[in-house]
Amino acid sequence: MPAAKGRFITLEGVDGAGKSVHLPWIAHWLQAPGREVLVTREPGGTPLAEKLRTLVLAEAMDPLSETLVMFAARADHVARTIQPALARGAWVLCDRFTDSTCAYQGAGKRVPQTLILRLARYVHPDLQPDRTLLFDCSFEVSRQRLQATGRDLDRFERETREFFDRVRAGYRRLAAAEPERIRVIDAAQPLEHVRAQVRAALADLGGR
Ligand code: Z5A
Repeated sequence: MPAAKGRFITLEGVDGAGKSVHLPWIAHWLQAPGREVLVTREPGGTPLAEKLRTLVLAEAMDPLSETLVMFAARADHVARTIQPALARGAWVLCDRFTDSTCAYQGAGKRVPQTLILRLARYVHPDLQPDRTLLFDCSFEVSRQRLQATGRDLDRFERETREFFDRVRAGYRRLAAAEPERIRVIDAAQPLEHVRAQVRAALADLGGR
């Protein structure tokens, strides 16, 4: 019997919106008898891509170099982790994917979207998320949450409010262009309400 079709689900949003806190819960909720749920992240998800992650989160570089590093990490991640998992019928839950590049490097740092889309078509020509959850909240909510964690902020999290607003607006444009794939989650709500929105946004995929 052929393996059941895998699903590719991505989580997106501005830093501090709350993706990471929901990820283990979503993975648990998606579990079903005989189903493998693989949790992964970008940049990262393979030994090489994790090294590139460390580099890109710490080292200042120009926006074009940053874009190319994101896609170098993604190429390895897609080939070694995501595609093999989907091929064996796993559900892949990925913290960030190409929409992050469109929002952060494209809208945020003004790298041409045409270049980003060309790189995406080359790096993952046949791969697009089945569903994307966009965790959306204001700058105030996101900063308050990040500050409350007490951890050191990486160089993306130290960007200006103007940058944050461009990234958020970029994400919202992507969601408006692809409402079937990208579901906007009001991440400013209390955790239980966010979970209810996530459940509703995944229900038709045959999750649970
Ligand atoms: N990046 C890029 O520029 N281009 C690309 O192509 C890719 C990535 C793939 C990755 O960092 C960085 O790389 C990212 C974009 C860039 N930039 N930043 N910043 P990361 O993966 O380490 O960072 P992140 O994705 O932003 O994760 P994060 O900082 O952990 O944020 P989060 O996942 O959205 O938030 P959280 O950790 O789940 O929540 C933050 C706090 O809020 C935490 O204490 C929670 O308990 C709390 N929280 C969350 N939700 C709630 C609710 N609903 N109520 C109350 N409290 C809450």
